[in-house]
Amino acid sequence: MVMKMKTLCGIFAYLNYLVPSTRREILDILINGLKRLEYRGYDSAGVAFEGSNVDSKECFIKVIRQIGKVNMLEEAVRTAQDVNFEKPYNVHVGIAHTRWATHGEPSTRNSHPQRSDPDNEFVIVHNGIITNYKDIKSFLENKGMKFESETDTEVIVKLVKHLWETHKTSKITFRELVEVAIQQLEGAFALAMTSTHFPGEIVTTRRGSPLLIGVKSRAKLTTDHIPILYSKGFKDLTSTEGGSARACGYEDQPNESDHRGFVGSAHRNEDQTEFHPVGPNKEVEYFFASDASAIIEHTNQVIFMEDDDVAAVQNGSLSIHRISRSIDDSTVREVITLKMEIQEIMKGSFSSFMQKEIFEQPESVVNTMRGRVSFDAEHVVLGGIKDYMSEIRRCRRLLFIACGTSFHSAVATRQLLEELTELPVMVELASDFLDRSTPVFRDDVCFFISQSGETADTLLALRYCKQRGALIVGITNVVGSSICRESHCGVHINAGPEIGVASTKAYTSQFISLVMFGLMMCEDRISMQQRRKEIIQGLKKLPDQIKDVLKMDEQIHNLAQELYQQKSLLVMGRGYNYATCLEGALKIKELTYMHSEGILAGELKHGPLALVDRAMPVIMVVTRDKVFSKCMNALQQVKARHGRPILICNRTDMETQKHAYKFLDVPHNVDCLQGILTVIPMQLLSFHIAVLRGYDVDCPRNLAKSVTVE
Ligand code: G6Q
Ligand code: GLU
Repeated sequence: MVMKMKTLCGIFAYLNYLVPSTRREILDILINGLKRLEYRGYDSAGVAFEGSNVDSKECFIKVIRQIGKVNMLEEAVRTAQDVNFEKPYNVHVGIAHTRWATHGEPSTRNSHPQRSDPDNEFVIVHNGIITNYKDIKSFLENKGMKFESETDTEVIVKLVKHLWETHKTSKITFRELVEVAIQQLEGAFALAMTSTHFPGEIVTTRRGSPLLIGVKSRAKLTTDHIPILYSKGFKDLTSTEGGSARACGYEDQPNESDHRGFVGSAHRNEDQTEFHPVGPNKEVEYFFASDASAIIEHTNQVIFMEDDDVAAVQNGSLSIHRISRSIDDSTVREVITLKMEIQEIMKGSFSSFMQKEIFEQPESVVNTMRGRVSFDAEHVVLGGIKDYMSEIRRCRRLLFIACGTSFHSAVATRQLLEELTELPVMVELASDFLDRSTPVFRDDVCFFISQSGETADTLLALRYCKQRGALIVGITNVVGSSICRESHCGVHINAGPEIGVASTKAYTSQFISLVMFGLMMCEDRISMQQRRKEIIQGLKKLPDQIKDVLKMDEQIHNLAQELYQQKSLLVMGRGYNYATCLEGALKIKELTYMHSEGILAGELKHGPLALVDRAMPVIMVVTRDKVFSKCMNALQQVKARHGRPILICNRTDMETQKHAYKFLDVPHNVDCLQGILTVIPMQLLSFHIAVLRGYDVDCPRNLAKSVTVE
């Protein structure tokens, strides 16, 4: 299965060359492109398009942005003043964006396109997260630049403007400007840029977020591949004598008059071979998009850009560049004929968003840790709470308050947080916490975990605690959500939009976010360094191990065929795997409408054992950790009542597997992270049972993605 991984939201751009199009037609293409990306979830949208003043012939770029749905942007465009919709353009470029906020709450000023200055000299749309944006921002502010937004994206377009100002006399090209700029960036991006200095041109590039190019022309493509152009003699931007040069030299940046900071030319002496895929001076249209769903209705001729490719269109010619070349690099980019239909593309090769989100977890956990965990330095920093850490360390107790799956992520990490913080840790269901009017004090720290950030019970509990003077920490997946805004500080789990009602990737990202918090809390505890080390190394292994577990999909589908007609399913475990039982049972309930119960294995003999007989399906989570032997006792109790336990156990644990009726074996990881791996078979099992029962996986009956009523 080719797993198309979804990133944060969507970008779309359209360039017509010698294809006369009115502004209305161009805007319709841009807006429709965004509509094709809508399914990915977003909170705001925007477009930028070119124009030229009738008298001065001077090129300008107009930007229209709107919080909310694409149809609200469409209305804003339709009612925009001083826009001549009938004007035809033989050559024109426009860019568009649906945003899933990661830095700066959803608002017009934080929406994309972002711009370099009030004259829109450079304009950008970006998908991804720039993890070193603060360094770049302070560097540019020291150069006198004034930022308008809270986004990380804005630093890119202002950096390009800064490079233009310092290089414009040397006839640097638009593509070279962008190449220089992206070498300063850390994190993930897919971006498209236009500029009033380079009318009719576009530059796009990607690193860690997907971007593809569609080519359309009545003329036949004269090539089925685009060769990569490599820069030759490209100098490092900053080579200060003696010092270790860091491009742009933010630390020891020389002052304006001293150009040491940018010695060497950003020019490259490479053959400027340009590729007009349909032959020179022939009409051609290019479409740039985060995924093929926005391109397929225009053309099935696409080029998938690779990380660090820089694509540029100048005078209708498309060229693809790379700054450096590694041995196994391909030297061309194939023009591929897409076979997929739109509907299929929107969910990739998946049948539902939930299935896609389950399979996205190798990527979403990377996004959650991106820029926060340094595996080499074994350092963890959560930017959104680091200024509050001394207050949190002095607190009397930690409370974690949530609902449903989000509550389970707190249960999953409670034991580890008690260990690493050596503080009392309470985990509470928000509704019950409020029913009890639980005492809360000023020296409490209350964490509110919520994927949507809008769950009424959780929000009410937040306000209850805030009124009592506690420190409020939000753990959300939606920037700008109510819980995010009403918290004193917080962590964005960066799982990307979660469309399926049943939470999957948000759970594992919440889980990891709480683990990262725990690691921050004991950063300077000598006695915990070994434990921190093993956990951080465990986090590093997770993405590949999750991929490994996902390969069991067929085996789990077979198990689902045996279980889907059952009336009930018990899921048992304890210790670090107790949360997996609760979460697994919840997935079964909400997706298959089958009764299911998560049972603490230690409680078995206090009642639930009466449910066990040969007919009752029982899943037991048994991994090699401190409670392994107690779990084996529970296993024996189940078998003594003729139960036929299905085990979720460790891959190498043949001894345990011998006792199983059937087993699903997952890779071994450090005990406190094992729950990330043991929950995935439960996600897949609930998905397959629901499909076998013929239910709507993405929209289970009676449920909503965000429960905004009490
Ligand atoms: C689980 C459901 C549901 C959800 C809660 C809390 O699959 O999605 O249990 O976890 O309703 O929602 P929030 O995390 O958005 O607060
Ligand atoms: N990090 C950027 C922002 O917050 C882009 C987010 C996205 O990919 O939509 O604006």
